[in-house]
Amino acid sequence: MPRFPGRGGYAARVQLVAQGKVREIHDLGDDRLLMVTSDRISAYDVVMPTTIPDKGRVLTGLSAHWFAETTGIVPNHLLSARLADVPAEVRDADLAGRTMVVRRLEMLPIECVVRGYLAGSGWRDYRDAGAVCGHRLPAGLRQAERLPEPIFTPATKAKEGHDENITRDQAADLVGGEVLAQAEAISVALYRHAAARCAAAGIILADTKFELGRDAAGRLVLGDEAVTPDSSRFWPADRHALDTSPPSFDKQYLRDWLDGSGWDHTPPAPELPAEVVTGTRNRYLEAYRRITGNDLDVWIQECTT
Ligand code: Q0Z
Repeated sequence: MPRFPGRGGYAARVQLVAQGKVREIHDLGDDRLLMVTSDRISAYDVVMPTTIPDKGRVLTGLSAHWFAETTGIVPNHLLSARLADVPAEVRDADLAGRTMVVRRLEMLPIECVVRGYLAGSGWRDYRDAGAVCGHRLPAGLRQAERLPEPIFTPATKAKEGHDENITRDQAADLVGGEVLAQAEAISVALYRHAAARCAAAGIILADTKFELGRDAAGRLVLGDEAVTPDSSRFWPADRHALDTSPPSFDKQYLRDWLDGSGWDHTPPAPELPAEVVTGTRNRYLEAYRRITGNDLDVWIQECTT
């Protein structure tokens, strides 16, 4: 079985720069990269053998939406998401809406995480130490509770396994104090913007991760993906509850099915039945529509005309 179901034939014609569970980056030369987002989905850190049609387009369209809305906060790496701007030797109708031509940046060696709610490692660090990445928080906060103010909690970039939260001093050692302060201000401003938009759409943006880099002139630029369900926790606002890990807007339906399937989270994961694929796909399409106000077709049209 191929490790990456759903990968097209383009891959052999461009140099692979980086590969994740779901996305790939290729070198186009000329300081431009091609970011390709697949329809692969992971759960419990394992890539499913079944893809979710249009998931890559939803994630790419969401990133493009946030990039367009936040140029006043920070410039970003997106040059074009139009299929016509993908070099001809790689262009393929199947890539429409799920590829971006981006500027190559010198990426900072930290993940810029912002948390507005206590979840995941933020909740665990708070529960064990009363603080997250050096932010002392009020006593008595509960799991999934909203924080008084969003906090910047940088993490290392792990090649394998999970990113690890680091202290401000460790982050400053990696990027310098000046750059760290800029990265924090940019990341928190981006989170505040996106969280307010999501709230108006009935979605809680519990936390999110940005990747910043520097352009040739040394300016900080937003790279990678932005505020997608793969880089963030999206919670349906009407299901929010304290003292639990709230359901994920996009993946809970899949996790619930996996939980009932008896799968023990060791690879390989089971093939997903058609109704789980459809149900999951509908949740991605719904998140896209709620956040952008458009159907996904509008995005695909924009990329192909
Ligand atoms: C982002 C990553 C992905 C695997 C490299 N504009 C940029 N310039 C330089 N480097 C990057 C970018 Cl976006 C870059 N990553 C993270 C993305 C697959 C890893 F799609 N790695």
